[in-house]
Amino acid sequence: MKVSFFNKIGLVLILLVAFNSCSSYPPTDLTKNSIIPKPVAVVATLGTFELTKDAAVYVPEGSDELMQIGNYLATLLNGSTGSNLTVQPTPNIPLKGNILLSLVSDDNELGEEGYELIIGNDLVHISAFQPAGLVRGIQTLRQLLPAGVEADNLQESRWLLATGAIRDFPEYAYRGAMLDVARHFFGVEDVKRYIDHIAMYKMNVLHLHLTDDQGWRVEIKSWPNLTIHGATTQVGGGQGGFYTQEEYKELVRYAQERYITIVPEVDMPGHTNAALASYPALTCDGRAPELYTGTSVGFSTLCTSKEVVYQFIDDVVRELSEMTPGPYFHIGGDESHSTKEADYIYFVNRVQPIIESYGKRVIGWDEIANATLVDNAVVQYWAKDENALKAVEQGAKVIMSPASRAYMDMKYDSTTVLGLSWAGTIEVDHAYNWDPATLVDGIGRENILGVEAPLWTETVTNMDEIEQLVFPRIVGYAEIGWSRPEMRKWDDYKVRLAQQRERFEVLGINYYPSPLVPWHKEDEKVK
Ligand code: NGO
Repeated sequence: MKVSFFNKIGLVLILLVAFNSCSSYPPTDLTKNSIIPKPVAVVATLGTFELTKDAAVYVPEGSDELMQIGNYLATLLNGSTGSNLTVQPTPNIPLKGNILLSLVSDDNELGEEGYELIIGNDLVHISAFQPAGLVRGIQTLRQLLPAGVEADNLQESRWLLATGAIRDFPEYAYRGAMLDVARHFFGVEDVKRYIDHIAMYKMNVLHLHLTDDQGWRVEIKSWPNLTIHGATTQVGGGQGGFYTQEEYKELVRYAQERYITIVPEVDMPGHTNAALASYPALTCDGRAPELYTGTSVGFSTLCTSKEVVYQFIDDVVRELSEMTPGPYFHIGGDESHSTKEADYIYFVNRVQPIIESYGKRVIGWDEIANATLVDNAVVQYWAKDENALKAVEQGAKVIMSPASRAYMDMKYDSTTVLGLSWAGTIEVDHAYNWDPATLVDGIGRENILGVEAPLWTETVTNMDEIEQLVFPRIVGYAEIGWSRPEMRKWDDYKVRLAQQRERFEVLGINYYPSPLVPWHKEDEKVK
């Protein structure tokens, strides 16, 4: 497959040695670009393509889905480039200066999300086996253009690309980020911005931690008090908030447009104080606790012996599943310290079939592996090797979110103001330098569905604070999920990461300027 790829673009590798400058103008060496995640293969053909104002995006006739992807690309480019890119359905290869998006029917290696990006002197062509691959390829194209492309107003620039070809597909099928909207609530616009951030680095899952002791954040029509009462506060006593069902559907739609799956989490049987405060019938003594605005864990539990609890769960899972096209439903299951072990196991064993009855695949934090997992269950490793190993013994797949590496709420170092440190501090190199497939003895590549980086928000109150903890670590998690381990080296990555700085700045991302990354800000100012 690779041979044909190289042949196709007729590369002249020897010339690469001669043309070895990354800051040359116009750009001619595609291999000198700092793409994150690092692609599988890049070859240069040493020419230059120019995207002009007259360009258009072409897609094959007859596909609404490809038209929509074309529009996504046009919207990304139009504001900053001053182009008025329109999307044209066509049966023919378009003329000079344009972008073509198309599907290929005979390249299974590209899978769900792989793509080929061929930049010729006359045409930029992204092809993929499935539509999601085109959207991933568009992210690469974005990164090849000057950082100003990220602006939403007109930039004075020529939009030049080095010619060549990129062939690329991911290492793991599941590459996610989690956002805890329960400890502090974040509205629709914040979540959309978060979705755009993860889309840019080819992540494909947004896990929303929708419920916890401090708040219930999504409208459930059959149990209205969950939000009427249970959403009215948050950590520190702020006013909280929740998504109406219309708003939740809007988030799903926005994510879908970027080929990102929303995974809803309803944490149970612990982490349920907001639900218990809203419906005393869910507690064993029938008394409603007060709403909770602190940050302790492990004190609440649904009453696992009451039938009404399972009716409640059935209703919640039904309403949420109806609004969630993705295949997963996350049942939490972590830190149920006030549920007796036998009750916990009984509970998890009863809840899993409810999830399945609504056509969803169960995900739970690693503790659920102590119960009998249903076929196809997925266990999210965060704390205990022994739990993850029990999951694998039962044939379950694992999502790797080791707290000491992948928790974006951990401080970078002891001077970081935001965040927690119970799992240690996580500098940008520590966040990057690990391999999901070798982290836990007995859990290999074949057991792993993918990687997810959670952001818990006990200490985080607004988007700026989210970004301070998330950037730049999330960029590294995206690469861990996408790029092969043998292609990932910190010394190479840190240089590519530094090149993202301008993009962060154009996008107004409040990133943490880690001293370990050669951002070269001062040098540039001198120039
Ligand atoms: C734990 C806990 C969460 C906390 C988080 C803080 C899991 C799975 N349960 O992770 O409730 O918010 O740590 O880092």
